[in-house]
Amino acid sequence: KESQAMKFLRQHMDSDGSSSSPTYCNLMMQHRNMTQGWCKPVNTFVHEPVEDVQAVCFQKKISCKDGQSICYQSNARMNITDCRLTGNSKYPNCTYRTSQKERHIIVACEGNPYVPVHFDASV
Ligand code: PAP
Repeated sequence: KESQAMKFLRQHMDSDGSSSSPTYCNLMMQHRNMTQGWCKPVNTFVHEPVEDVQAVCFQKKISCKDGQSICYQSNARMNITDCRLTGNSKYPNCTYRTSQKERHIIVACEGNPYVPVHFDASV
């Protein structure tokens, strides 16, 4: 079974990639199985080494969007790609807008080892 940590890697890590193409999200959302059963509406990929993203669990503590749980914001800006489902896209044809950004990422972490399990936002 896929652990929460593995799910985070599948949904959010693309260390060696970059969104040079406008079709990046259409391809990646499909390749990473986020368009099976439904179109996941928003998702971010991070183009940085896994160790650098895991290290965020020990960086700046802040509250998550839910206002309840603890999240962590990266000290450094990171190279990311935001994928957002277009308004007229209809399952099973999931069509995304691809936007490349340099931002601080915000994640929630769990477990032992304490690793990212949820991508909360970027700022
Ligand atoms: P995403 O939030 O990273 O985009 P999602 O598929 O929603 O992906 O999974 C997030 C996981 O982090 C959820 O666990 P699950 O995979 O076992 O369903 C969710 O429960 C967990 N999680 C931990 N902390 C939070 C948080 N503060 N906000 C939202 N989800 C969190």
